[in-house]
Amino acid sequence: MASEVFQSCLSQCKILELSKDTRALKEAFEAGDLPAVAAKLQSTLHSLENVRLDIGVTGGMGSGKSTFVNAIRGLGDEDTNSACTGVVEMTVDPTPYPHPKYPSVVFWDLPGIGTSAFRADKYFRRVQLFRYDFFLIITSESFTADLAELALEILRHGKHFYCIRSKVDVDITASRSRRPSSFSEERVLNQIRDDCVQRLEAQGLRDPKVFLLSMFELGKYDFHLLEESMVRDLESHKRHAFLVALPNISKPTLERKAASLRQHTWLVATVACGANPRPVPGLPEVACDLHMLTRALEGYRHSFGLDGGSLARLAERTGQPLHEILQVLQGPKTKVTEALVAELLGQASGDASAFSQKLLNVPVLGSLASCGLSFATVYRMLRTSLDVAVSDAQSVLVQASLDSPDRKLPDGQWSQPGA
Ligand SMILES: Nc1nc2c(ncn2[C@@H]2O[C@H](COP(=O)(O)OP(=O)(O)O)[C@@H](O)[C@H]2O)c(=O)[nH]1
Ligand SMILES: [Mg+2]
Repeated sequence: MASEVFQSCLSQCKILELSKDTRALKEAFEAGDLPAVAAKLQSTLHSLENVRLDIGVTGGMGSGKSTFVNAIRGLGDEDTNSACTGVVEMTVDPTPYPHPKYPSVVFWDLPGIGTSAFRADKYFRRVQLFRYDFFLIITSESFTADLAELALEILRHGKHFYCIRSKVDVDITASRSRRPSSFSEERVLNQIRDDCVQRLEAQGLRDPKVFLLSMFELGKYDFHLLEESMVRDLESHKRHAFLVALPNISKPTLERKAASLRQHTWLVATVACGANPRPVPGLPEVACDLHMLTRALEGYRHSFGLDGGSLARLAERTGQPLHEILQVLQGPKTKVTEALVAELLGQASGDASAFSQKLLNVPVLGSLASCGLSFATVYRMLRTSLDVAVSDAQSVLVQASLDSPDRKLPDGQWSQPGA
């Protein structure tokens, strides 16, 4: 309990940081004015959910840019709204591909680089460099002088970029079949990585990092390192939007996503109890906004790929019957309803009163005493539901990899993307 209280304080600090109107928010807290706090936090919540993120995907022709744009959005090449992929470079103009569930997160499929008369400044004028939050530079071969120039131009404009060497699955398969007796996957990967780094250094880039990927098995190889770097470099609002939208392809991704959502439990609970509270049917001592909480729980299902659409797609891709995947779920198997939220609140209310007593002893949070029990109940319900969603997402991925054990990878990673 004590650690939960401590956690909520930490989250609160983060939220004070996040809110644009920090001083007014602090004053509202200190005055114990819950409706005022909730109104301010509501706009923070809204901007968190709608923050715009534009990611430019550039690099060599045929390197896998479009395949990446699909895989990172949890889509296959033939799904609706997927980018065109193929042996011939398809992209002539920058093409935006919004995430199907989080449309304010947009991946831009940019034209490939491969002509002899390449000029990075011209290229960026054409694709409008300022539009993007950061860039991914993908190549399936060596990093050429043109790609290095592209990276240097991005640096000159003070933006981040990440170098990706794609199709490492091809290198590994070739090496395994050509040199079976001395084959070592790690050695092949290190050789590719070292070669890429050296070439970029030779072109004037300092301390370059290169991430090795297969777009066909996105969660494998260096994806978690790439994700870690991108997340670290983003400012807090955009970081949350990015994490929530990531496909559930590995345990580290699930954990990072859960941590970001956990930080906002406190924010959601405050708004739900303060902005539009109504007594909960069957639980009159608790007043909150059931509609908002229903949306929050649906949000968890969507972000962790537990909604009907995502599970049906996963079943189709893995050849697993949907009912077998559904069987492993502890949380809701269908759309969340207000009746379900009321039931979950009832379950959470059991030990919430002890928790609300603890809250009273925490400076600042104690000022929310007016809604102590409601807040504690809603907070507990959200935390429990989030934990269940994370554990369900892990079970689903394990289940999805059961039929073909070779798809299960070490370190808790899975090769099959879950939207
Ligand atoms: N083996 C393998 N093939 C890939 C990978 N990424 C893309 N491809 C294939 O490479 C071809 C070109 O991919 P595409 O995404 O259209 O490249 P783009 O021109 O950079 O957009 C397609 O046939 C893809 O299926 C990968 O990581 N591994
Ligand atoms: Mg393309």
